[in-house]
Amino acid sequence: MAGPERYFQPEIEKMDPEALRALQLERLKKTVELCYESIPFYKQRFDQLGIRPEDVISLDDLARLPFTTKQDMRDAYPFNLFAIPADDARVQRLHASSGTTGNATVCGYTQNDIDVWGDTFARAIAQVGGGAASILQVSYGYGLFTGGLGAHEGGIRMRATILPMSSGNTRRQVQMMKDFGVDILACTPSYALLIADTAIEMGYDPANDFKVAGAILGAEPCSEGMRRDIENKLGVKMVDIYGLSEVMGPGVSCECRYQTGLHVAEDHFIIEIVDPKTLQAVPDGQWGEVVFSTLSKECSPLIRYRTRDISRILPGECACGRTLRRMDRITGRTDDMLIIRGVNVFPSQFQEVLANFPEVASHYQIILTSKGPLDYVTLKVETVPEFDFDEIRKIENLRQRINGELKSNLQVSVDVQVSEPKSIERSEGKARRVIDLREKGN
Ligand code: DLL
Repeated sequence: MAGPERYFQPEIEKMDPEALRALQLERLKKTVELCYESIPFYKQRFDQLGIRPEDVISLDDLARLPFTTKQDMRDAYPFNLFAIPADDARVQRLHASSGTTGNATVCGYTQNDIDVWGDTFARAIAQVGGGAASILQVSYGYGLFTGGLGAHEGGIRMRATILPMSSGNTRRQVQMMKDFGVDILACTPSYALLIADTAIEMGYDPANDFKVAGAILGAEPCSEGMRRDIENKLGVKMVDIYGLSEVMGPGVSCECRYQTGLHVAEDHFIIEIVDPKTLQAVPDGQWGEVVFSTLSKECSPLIRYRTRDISRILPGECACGRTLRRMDRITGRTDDMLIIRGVNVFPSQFQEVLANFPEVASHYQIILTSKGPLDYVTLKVETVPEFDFDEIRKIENLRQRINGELKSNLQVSVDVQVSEPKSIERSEGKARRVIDLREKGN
């Protein structure tokens, strides 16, 4: 991707840091007031702590405010954290998280909330070199999941041409990507890989034959190895986009073409990194739990929402010219950490180790089982088609080398299973990396 750096809102993206902090403070004050006046949950929390909205006079005062957790949102199901009633004419749309492990978390959006969301995603479109002349293929699922409609709003704000594919029907996705001259793809990394592999299977060489040049991929972790795989197969520059339905959806932060961290949309969100145990802020550069406060949300504002995602603030300036601070790529979540014989490991760390083995594909699965009080971990990997799978000696050798790397890098010993190409289930949305078959109640 050559050419000059593109921005969607340069006046914000390159804003003087002092001015940006002033804007944040002004918006934080408004948000705190809105929460206190309109959401009984927050009024109660503030009253318990003896804090009133007018006590917030500097950004440092944020640290005195209460946290909001996913459980708080679940307990508020469906609308008790709304600042505007759901049936009010100003509320235009509802989104909700999947709710597989409890009540869904529900958020409402006014037109302004939707426009802000679209703006942040439109910045991502510019970050991969797109613009109003782009054809944007949205292959995130449309629905309550925020991926599809979030990317769609970005396309609208950018005035790009939108191809609203949603996920599924992958061969058709490939055909249209080629025939329509799509230049930007938005979907999960695992789905981008499936689209690339399907195109190759259909006899195409998308890296050379397709116009696609930029990919805005997120909603799940993606190792550097998997990124390279996607970039090479599709011939694209990939930027990692982050977000969560409780806070807005995709666009809370996004990489630029330098791929050195994700610029946070700091005009709309304040990021904090806290130690998940002490809940105290950690210095820049140090890993911890990501916490967001919203600054311009009208329907579902949030104060200090604990995301459970693990990242850090990357100090220093970015070569792209944006002054919006950067967070690192998500390494895992505080709740997806596995404890294998006392060693803490995140699934993404397996992914990083596997990236060093060209013989295995970017797909993997971690299967957890238990026998009595002991947990067992099986790491299922699959070989690339070029690997001679019929040679048992080679497979055993590969298995041992992967085991060795896992031991020396992560200090864990797991049962590595090497299987044939395409034996691991493919995903059209977020990949299912961990399969927990442990007996409950252990
Ligand atoms: O995944 C929103 C989204 C859609 C983001 C499309 C990017 C692109 P949820 O379904 O609520 O929302 O899931 C949010 O997904 O807390 C992270 O754990 C994970 N996640 C999101 N983006 C990334 C990313 C959407 N770029 C949860 N890297 C978050 C790693 C991510 N994990």
